[in-house]
Amino acid sequence: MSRATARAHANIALIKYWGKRDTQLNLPAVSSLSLTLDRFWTETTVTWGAPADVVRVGGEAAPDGFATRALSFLDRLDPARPPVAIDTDNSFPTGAGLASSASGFAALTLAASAASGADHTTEQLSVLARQGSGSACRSLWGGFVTWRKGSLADGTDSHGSPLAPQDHWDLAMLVAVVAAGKKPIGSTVAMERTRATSPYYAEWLATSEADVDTAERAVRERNLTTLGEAMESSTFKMHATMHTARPSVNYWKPATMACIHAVEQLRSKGVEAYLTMDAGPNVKVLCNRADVEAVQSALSAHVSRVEVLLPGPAPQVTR
Ligand code: 2P0
Repeated sequence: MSRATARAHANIALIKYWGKRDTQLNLPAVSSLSLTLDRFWTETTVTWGAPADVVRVGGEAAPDGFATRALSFLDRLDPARPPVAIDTDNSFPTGAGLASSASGFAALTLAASAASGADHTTEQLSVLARQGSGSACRSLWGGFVTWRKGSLADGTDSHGSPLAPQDHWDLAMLVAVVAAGKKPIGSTVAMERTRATSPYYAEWLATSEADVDTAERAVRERNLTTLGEAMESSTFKMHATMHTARPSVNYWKPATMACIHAVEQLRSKGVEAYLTMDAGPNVKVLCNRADVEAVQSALSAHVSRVEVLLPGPAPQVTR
């Protein structure tokens, strides 16, 4: 029996992953670019060689769907694996568009790899984590990360790559928590419906790579205006493809729209703030660290909870 614990941080895509070219391997139809966050993380302990398979979340038996997904992921990592115990916990709410599957599968991959004694490179870990949840492949690094979609059928060239480290740029990301409950439709299903039915999906594919190129340059040059404009364009295009799917997928609530308008108003007053949204109603706002108070106060008029996050570190095996 051997045991390892890993902590991995959530990431939020500034340029979005939405749509797959292979649903088995989670191979994306587009490249994406993310920021890893400091206070949102998952910590997971894997015991390799337990009496029987068991999965616990926060010390309680995990829901069936959650346990099956985690265990079948480990079957894929090692088809000859022994029984395992997985103990996992999040520092933030799950299933609400706050990227819990990203930190979750990154932590599980790292802990399982260490517990099993495998000797994976970070790139290999990213390829593995991607197969658990696409966005997890970006949580293998801190700071800014690019995930190039790759072209190989086996997905070995579809993984994250570090773009700029945690301390590269004094930015903050604020999360206006519009709702923290489970979302009505999961992103895997929503993404696939969008690909299959939205008439705007082809345009989404046609313009996404240029957004990643622009954002990469903007991060390197620390140009918030250019990054923010590319970021908002990416999120509104992604949501437009969802809204035009059949049946339509719409995660927005009235407070989502209020926060969107609040960000526009901040900009009209000269505060450089830009928003992004994921498969959920929450609004995430990127700004200079010096503007955190102004942004927090504007968002607090519309939601009862605003989380302030900073660029986060790479995952680690902690024990
Ligand atoms: C992203 N999202 O780039 C995009 C933007 C949500 C909106 O990746 O099916 O849990 O496991 O690969 O990674 C959320 O989807 O989906 C996501 P799967 P995942 O962060």
